[in-house]
Amino acid sequence: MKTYTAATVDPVEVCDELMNGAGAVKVKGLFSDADINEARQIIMEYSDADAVKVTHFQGAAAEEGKINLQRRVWNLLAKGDVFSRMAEEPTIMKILSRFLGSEFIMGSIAANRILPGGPGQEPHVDFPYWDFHKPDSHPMGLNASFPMNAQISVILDPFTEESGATAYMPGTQKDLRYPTPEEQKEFYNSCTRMTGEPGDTVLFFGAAWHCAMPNKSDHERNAVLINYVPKFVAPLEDMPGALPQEFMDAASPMMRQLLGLNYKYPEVLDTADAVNAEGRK
Ligand SMILES: O=C(O)CCC(=O)C(=O)O
Ligand SMILES: [Fe+2]
Repeated sequence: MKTYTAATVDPVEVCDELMNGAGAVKVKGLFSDADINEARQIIMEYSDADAVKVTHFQGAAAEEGKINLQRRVWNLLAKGDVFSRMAEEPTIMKILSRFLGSEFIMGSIAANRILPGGPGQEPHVDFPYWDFHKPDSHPMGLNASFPMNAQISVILDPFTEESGATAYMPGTQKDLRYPTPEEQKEFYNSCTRMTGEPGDTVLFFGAAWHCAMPNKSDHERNAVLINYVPKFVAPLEDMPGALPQEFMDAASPMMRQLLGLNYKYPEVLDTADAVNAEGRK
């Protein structure tokens, strides 16, 4: 994986790597140790207290009785300011403005915590392509000629092969397609891993086949996963609906964009003037 720092990152080169290269890059040093520790502590507290939450791509884990070893914490913006700092980190914003268009929005921000012994996931592609195993349910001809997804993974614990660092298949984003059951099996033999240290950020195009891997280490494996989409894609989560009014009132212009508040469609055009006069809160 090509690796950068905030000082060396070049949005043009990174976007080319995401579209036409491996599909993933790493950026080091975007967050302070204090932010990483705080994020980790909040995630651990929430997921200790409230273990079983809806999760995705759990494969055989549910049948094996291991579902409790992969825990999600959803709606992170409501759980600490540190998650807003991650969601609107300026270097990431600059890259995504090019990749998804300058008015891109956020689809979801959640944590994925895999405890020692946790099983990982099956290879998949991310929202809004997540159900591309049913290509007929998507528009004809849909391909990866332009991106409708970007993922960031802020690493909070050592991500090693042993601890279940995210696996991916470089280049598969170019050929937007869901892996077949045979390709999913083969994936585990030929994948590359998104290894990293606490504080590293991995940025990838979620059309590339990828998945969390089993945690065979003796320590936790936590990451903050943020999904971004172009302005016209309906987001995965209704974040404004899940956030308190005080958060909305205090939101920065960038956060308002990320929450989709700058994009007014769908709109009742028959009464558009009245809506516009009132504004959107
Ligand atoms: O936690 C990880 O390593 C990746 C998670 C993931 O790909 C997902 O939940 O969509
Ligand atoms: Fe994923």
